[in-house]
Amino acid sequence: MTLIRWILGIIILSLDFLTRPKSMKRDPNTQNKINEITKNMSLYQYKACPFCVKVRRKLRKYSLNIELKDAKNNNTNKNDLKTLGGKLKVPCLRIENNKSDIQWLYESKDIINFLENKLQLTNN
Ligand SMILES: N[C@@H](CCC(=O)N[C@@H](CS)C(=O)NCC(=O)O)C(=O)O
Repeated sequence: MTLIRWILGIIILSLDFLTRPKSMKRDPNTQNKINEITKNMSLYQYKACPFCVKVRRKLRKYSLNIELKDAKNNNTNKNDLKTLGGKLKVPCLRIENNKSDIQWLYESKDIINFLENKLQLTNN
């Protein structure tokens, strides 16, 4: 089972690498504004999880600088996701609106929709 999972992981990562989208280019001003918004976000994820790959491809496509947190091998990240986020499931986007308002957004589709709406990405 572990071997099959490992092989699937390699296939997913290879396909992702071979077909990854180009990063969009923005004028520096607009990119800085977007960076300012995304600096308070981080993505809890596993390297070879297909749902995480789907979200990471969007981050690349839209040139979003969002910190990636490995929730598989890093125990602090894993515990944070489980205890603060509510469940050990990836991908999960942590959005820190302010110190006392932190949102943990699960589901790849919801994460992508949130980013596209928040950053008006489809219009850029
Ligand atoms: N519908 C979810 C599926 C996410 C999912 O199944 N993630 C797996 C890793 S590939 C996971 O976190 N499994 C752990 C668990 O469900 O406890 C999405 O699109 O984000």
